[in-house]
Amino acid sequence: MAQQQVFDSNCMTLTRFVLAEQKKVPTATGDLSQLLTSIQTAVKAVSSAVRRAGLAHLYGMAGSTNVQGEDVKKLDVLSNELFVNMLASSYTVNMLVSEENETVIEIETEKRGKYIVCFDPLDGSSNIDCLVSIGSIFGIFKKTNESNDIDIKNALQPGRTMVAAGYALYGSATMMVLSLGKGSGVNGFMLDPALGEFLLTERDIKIPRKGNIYSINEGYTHQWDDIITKYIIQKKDPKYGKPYGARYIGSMVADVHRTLKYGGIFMYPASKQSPNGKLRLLYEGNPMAFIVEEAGGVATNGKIPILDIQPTALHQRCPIFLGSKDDVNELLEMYNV
Ligand code: P6P
Repeated sequence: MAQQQVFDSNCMTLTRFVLAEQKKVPTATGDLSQLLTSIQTAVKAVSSAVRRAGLAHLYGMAGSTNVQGEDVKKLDVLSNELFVNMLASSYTVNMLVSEENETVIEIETEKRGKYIVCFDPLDGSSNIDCLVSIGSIFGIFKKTNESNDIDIKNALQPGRTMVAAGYALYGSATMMVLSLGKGSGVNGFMLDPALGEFLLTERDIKIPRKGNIYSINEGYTHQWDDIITKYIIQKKDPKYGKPYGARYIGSMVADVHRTLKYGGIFMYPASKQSPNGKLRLLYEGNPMAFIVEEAGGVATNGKIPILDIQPTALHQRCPIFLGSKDDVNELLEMYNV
C-alpha cells in the first residue's frame, strides 16, 4: 500500500503569513504584501533555474563581467533579470539597486510605487559550478519623500530604516528567511516544490546567545589586523572550554544561515588588500544585519552597528562581523568599542 502523503490542509504559506502580518497594521495598503509576493515569484524562478542549471547548460561564463569586474555566469544574468522583471511589474517599487547593475534601475513612471529594493540576485555565484549552496539577498526601504521622482538618496538610507529584509538559500532545499522588523522576529519558510509554495517551517528563529563556531576565510590571515588575529587564536586555543569549530563555505547566505541556526560568528574583516572588506553594505551587510538583530544577535563593522552606517555609494563595501551576542561583543571589547 503506497504511503499516503500527510497533507496539512491548513498549512501556513508565506503569502498567508504576510497577509496576517499586514492585517496587524491598520494603515497598511497591501503594497508591501504585493511586493513580497513578487519577490517570492522571483525566488521560485531562480530556485528552479539553479536546480536545472546543469541540464539547461546555464553554467559557464555569459561572456560579460558585472560592475564588480567579476566574470558573470549565465545564472547571474538570468537571476538578475528575474528579480528586475518581477519587481518592476509589481507596481510597488520606485527604483531598484542590484549587485549586477552599476547605477540604480529606474522603474517606468506609470509603474512606480513607494518602495526601494536593494538586492543581490545570486550571491556566492563563484560556487555555482561546484553545486555549493548559493542565495539571494534583499532589503526593502520606503521612499522618504512624497515625490514619485527618482532620487538616489532614497537608496542611500541607513539600514536601520528598512521595513523588511530577507534571503533565499538554494541549498539541499530552498528556504526563504524573512523579517518585517519592529521586533516582529525572523521566520523561515521552506519551498514545497509539489505545492510551489513556501511553508512556515521555522517560526521565530532566535540566534543562540553564544556559539562554538567561527567563520572566516583564513587564507587572508596575514592581512588581518592584530585584534582579528588575536581573536581567532583565542577561538582555537581558549583559556576556558573547548576550541571553536571552523566553518567557512565562502557563500555568504549559507554561512550566515548556519550562524543564525547554530550560533557563533561570521567575519569578513577589512584587509590590507581590501581596506573596507569585500562584502557590500546595501545588499549584503544591511539585510543580513537586519535579520541577525531581529533574531537577537549583533552585526557590526567593528566600530558601529552595520544598520547605523550612513551609506554614501550604492556599491560601497564594509567589514562585517555578525552572529551570537556574546561572540560578537567579545570581539568589540577587544576593539574597545
Ligand atoms: P572570499 C561570494 O563570492 C561572496 O560574495 C560572499 O557570498 C562570500 O561570503 C564571500 O564573497 C566570500 O569571499 O574572499 O572568502 O572568497
